[in-house]
Amino acid sequence: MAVRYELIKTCSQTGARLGRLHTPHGTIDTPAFMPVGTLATVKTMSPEELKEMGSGIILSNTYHLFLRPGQDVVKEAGGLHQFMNWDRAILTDSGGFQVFSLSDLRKITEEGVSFRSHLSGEPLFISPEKSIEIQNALGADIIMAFDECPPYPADRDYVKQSMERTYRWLKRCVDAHQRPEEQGLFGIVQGGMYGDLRKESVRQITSIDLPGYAIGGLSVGEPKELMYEALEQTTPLLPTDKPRYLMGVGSPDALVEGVLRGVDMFDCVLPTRIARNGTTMTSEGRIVVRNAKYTRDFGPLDPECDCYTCRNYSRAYLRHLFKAEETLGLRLTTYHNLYFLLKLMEGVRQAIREDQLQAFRDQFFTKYYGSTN
Ligand code: PRF
Ligand code: ZN
Repeated sequence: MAVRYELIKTCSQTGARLGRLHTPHGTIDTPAFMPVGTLATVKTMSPEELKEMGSGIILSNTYHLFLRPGQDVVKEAGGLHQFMNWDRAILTDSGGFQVFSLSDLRKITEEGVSFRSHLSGEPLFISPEKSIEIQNALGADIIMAFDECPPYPADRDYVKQSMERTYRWLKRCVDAHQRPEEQGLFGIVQGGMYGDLRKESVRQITSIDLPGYAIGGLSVGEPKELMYEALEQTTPLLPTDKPRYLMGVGSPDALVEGVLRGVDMFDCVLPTRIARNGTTMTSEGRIVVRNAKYTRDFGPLDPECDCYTCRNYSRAYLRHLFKAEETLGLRLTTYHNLYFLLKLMEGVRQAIREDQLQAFRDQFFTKYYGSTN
């Protein structure tokens, strides 16, 4: 088996789980956060830096690599790991979600999705079979089923049709998968914010034995409370011996709340994206380093952080780099933000180990958001 989840402990008070995810490129302690490397690079970070900060797995995207440089180039390079010089684990998303958020003139049919490239305008087509073919060529340790993520809000009838289609597409993905011994295929639960549809989707998707299951269709613009409610309707129905991956979620509060509800894996562009416009996550909440109030602030970004950036540079210097549009600024804030979330997850795992997750949550929220909710 390419990917195997080992459940170590379940929290006695909450749904939180401590585990290990074994892959052909190493073992990842869960709950885990996965930095996003859309174009076979986590923007501004070298693989050495990602390893130094403790990242065991990163995510990349089928849609983007299909458009540029093309899966044939990556395969010829020896696969994605070799192409980007990353020898730890990689997960690739299947492309469906990115087609919907980025491309023009897309049209969805039972066969697949037709769209125009957001780069060249060229007409293209991705089906479940094509997505798996591309992901088999890229060679990530974990690959994702080709699904449809309905927008929010969407009417019940549409969400139901799309959820049924996601199941039919999963069966086609399983049949198309050529490398199950090297790459673990995860199914994706959909169903929008409709409790009964979520439940039916879990039943359908988990009727196929897969090495992991993802929860899709959340964090698409709905209020956070609705996302937590949907999670509560979903995770208790998922098999306990497989990892659960909440797709596209990475704000500090949602990570902790997700873990409390039984999620094991997360990914999000948030830490890297906000870092590049000068916004950082610190133990006392967000800090925008561009702000004039940091002009003469010679203390570290986060006094509680021991990352490379916080050990060596001041807020005043970071502000200067951003004002002067020096690229080192982007690198230093990106390093810190990723380190911050990886450290947060380390704290979460330690708290589960000690049966202290609820207290950890309240303490963290009080400092980060100024309240416990
Ligand atoms: N499906 C896929 N990728 C995703 C999502 C989804 O529903 C989301 C939703 N938050 C993010 N990325 N395949
Ligand atoms: Zn730091």
